[in-house]
Amino acid sequence: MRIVVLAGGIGGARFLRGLKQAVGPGADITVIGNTGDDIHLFGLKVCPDLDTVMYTLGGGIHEEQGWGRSEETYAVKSELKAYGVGPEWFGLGDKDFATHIVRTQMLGAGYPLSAVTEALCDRWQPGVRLIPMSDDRVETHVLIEEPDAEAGQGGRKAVHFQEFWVKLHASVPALGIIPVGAETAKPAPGVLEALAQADVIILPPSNPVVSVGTILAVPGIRAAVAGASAPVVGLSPIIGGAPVRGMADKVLAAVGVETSAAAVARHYGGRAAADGGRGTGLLDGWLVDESDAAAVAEVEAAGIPCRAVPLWMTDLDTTAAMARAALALAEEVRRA
Ligand code: FO1
Repeated sequence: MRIVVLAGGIGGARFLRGLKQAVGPGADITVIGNTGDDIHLFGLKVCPDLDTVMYTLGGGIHEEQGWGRSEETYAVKSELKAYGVGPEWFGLGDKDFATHIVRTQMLGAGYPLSAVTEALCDRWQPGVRLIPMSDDRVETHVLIEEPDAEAGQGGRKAVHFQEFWVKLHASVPALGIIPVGAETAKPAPGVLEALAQADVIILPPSNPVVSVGTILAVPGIRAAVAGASAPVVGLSPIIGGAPVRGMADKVLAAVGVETSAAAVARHYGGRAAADGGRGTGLLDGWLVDESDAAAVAEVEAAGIPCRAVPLWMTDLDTTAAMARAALALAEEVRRA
């Protein structure tokens, strides 16, 4: 069975670990990874979401953080600080630096990001095919109020997503999300083919705006999902009106989406309209947590078959069970 997953960072990577267990070693899983979180620091290209998938599935992840390497040290970071070279707010560890050095060296030699990612995964053996959404540079920026604008000026400025997320801890309202470069980016080699040949397409519990949304912003990818012959099933990243992790509510507000399991389903939209005709959305099925069972009727009223199952990824078996629930729903809704 060919499964394609559009994944962001921590939530997507954790889900993938369960999916791998659910489908077993013979699985054919392609992950289309978000690169909008990428940041250039110290002359290096850092790809947080690609690395989180690679490290999590390859066994190198710092488990509690969900990003960066386990047993990490920060000698280089403290030396950079000694030179007064910033930024200090983004925690790059010594082992992690090696990944960014190899990536930047290969990019400098002319290899596209997709080839670089394949080479890095050759070491980590994640057990999935990890393709960046695009080989072209796309960087998500967040529009915020200019903090030091004189009263009344209401100035605004765009900051890099990582500055909003890590330096500012998403503590200021996000007024807009701008995937810079998305409009001229092309899907990386293999992305559209994987979607066209998929037996199942999954939208995992990643951030629907800055992770899945950014992938869908690359011209051609949204249409490839909407037009795929495979059933498309999503899992809510919102449980009980709050994001499971991270600060998805901050960016959902920026795009006018209420922080609820049903609202995110409506945001993605149904592929079949409520009247059974053709919808304008992406979903054939949606999973909400048992605590949001009341939302099932609302989601189904939007024309999206919906099931309430445990969605807390507390451990591998729970995550594998929710992956199986997603695959079961995909079979249920597979259009004749
Ligand atoms: N997140 C933080 O909250 N603080 C950090 O210092 C930090 C450093 C970091 C370094 C490498 C990397 O790949 C990810 C890192 N992240 C950090 C996480 C990152 O902001 C998020 O993983 C994604 O961008 C959101 O999915």
